[in-house]
Amino acid sequence: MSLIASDHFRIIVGLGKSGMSLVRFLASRGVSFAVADTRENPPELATLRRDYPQVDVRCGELDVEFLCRADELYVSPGLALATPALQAAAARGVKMSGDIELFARNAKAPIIAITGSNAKSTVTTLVGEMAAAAGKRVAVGGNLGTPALDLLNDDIELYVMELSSFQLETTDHLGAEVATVLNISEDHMDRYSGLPAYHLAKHRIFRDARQVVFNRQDALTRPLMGEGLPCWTFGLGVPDFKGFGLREENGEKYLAFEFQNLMPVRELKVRGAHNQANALAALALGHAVGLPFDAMLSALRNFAGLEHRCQWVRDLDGVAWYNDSKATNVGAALAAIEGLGADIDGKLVLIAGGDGKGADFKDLRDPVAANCRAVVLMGRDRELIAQALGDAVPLVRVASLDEAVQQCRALAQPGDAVLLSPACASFDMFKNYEERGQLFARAAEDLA
Ligand code: UMA
Ligand code: ADP
Repeated sequence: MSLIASDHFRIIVGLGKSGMSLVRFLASRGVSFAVADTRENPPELATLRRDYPQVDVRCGELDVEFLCRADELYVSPGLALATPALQAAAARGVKMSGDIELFARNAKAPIIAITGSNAKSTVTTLVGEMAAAAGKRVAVGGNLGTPALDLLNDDIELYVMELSSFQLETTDHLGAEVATVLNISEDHMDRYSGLPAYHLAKHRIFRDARQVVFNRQDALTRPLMGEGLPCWTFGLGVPDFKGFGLREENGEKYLAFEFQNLMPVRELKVRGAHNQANALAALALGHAVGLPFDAMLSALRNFAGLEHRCQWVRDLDGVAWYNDSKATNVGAALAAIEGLGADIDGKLVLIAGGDGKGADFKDLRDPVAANCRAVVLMGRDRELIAQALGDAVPLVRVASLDEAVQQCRALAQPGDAVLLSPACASFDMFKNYEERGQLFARAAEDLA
């Protein structure tokens, strides 16, 4: 039986992937609903018209009177709750909710809930692979790919969910078995009034959680509530009680839990200190739900990293080329610049720029000065980055990604690495970060 009142009328606002999962969910439970989207031609419109021709769908500017016919709106994470029509409906007593709230109310297996400014997809995927290695029937998704409601299945033993701050804004009662905020740095400043508002949204992940995991090296990840809950930590320092960390013994660095060494760091396929932190976070989450260490460590040994995250593309004339197109904010780009910068003999030639989402780029200046030979700038906000970098290193402005690749080829010297890590979203020049990464990799592979 579904935990959803059937006498209420709902409107799904936003007809993308999550909106369409809501359509399927509500329709399968005989709940009455309509759909609205501010776009004239939302991505799932044809599918809706084909599969659910009876559903009332309104495209274009949101109509407050129409929205107020609903008891509850399920709002897409892509739409700010501050949108005036949504605010007007809320002021008239219409409840705002979202797909994750509905998912949490209907999931019968424990949920591992993962958020953070960076590393969500990597850690979510890793925990999913650890659970699968332990023989669990596991479902993995949320902000990462498959919408949450499409994962619901009574056979599932464990849900591993990547949740964005946007999804958490419409989630009141998550009730995760274990929840974590992996790290917090500025992102989506075009949607939030500042870091405190963004932080508050992220911390909704801890609501009704039974256990928590936080990052010892990032005070902003520490839960503000839930005093007395079982609490596990991770960080790159030496671990203490209930902690995961790194310990060095006889010249060998280990992933460690409390006083026990688990596995030499060199057995990880993924590179950089940030990926060691990610491995430790995944171990902490898996341990909290009782996954055995042998299965978790075997998943870690096999994990080669995700596409577009500091992914090696090729070597050419002593220069290594890396695609980190998923670095859509400053924190992610810093992790790549510092992580990869420390790993190579030479310097980095960095490609950065795009849609900065209102970010402040000043934190890039010192790491760029320390690690980069030059920076090639492209995209809408390239001048903002140029201003922040000042005269730290030579800057080259380009109009296209192909031109950026050509410039990097000319600038890089043997021992160097070329790194696409834009610190920006891609939407000003590309369909998404995947397209940006693919075009970069293709252009790099085509170099002779
Ligand atoms: N939009 C409108 N009008 C609307 C609804 C949406 O203009 O009425 C626009 C907005 O610009 C919005 C975009 O369309 O940003 C996408 O909205 P959507 O409703 O079509 O999105 P979905 O396809 O349902 O995708 C959403 C998540 N998208 C966002 O949060 C922006 C996907 O995360 C997620 O995978 C999917 O649900 C399934 O859960 C993507 C994402 O970019 C990968 N997430 C952000 C991030 O990772 O940084 C948070
Ligand atoms: P998210 O789903 O949060 O965007 P991803 O795993 O897709 O996270 O990684 C996004 C970007 O963040 C990539 O550029 C990746 O190299 C970088 N990254 C990965 N782990 C970390 C970390 N622990 N701290 C900062 N950046 C990271």
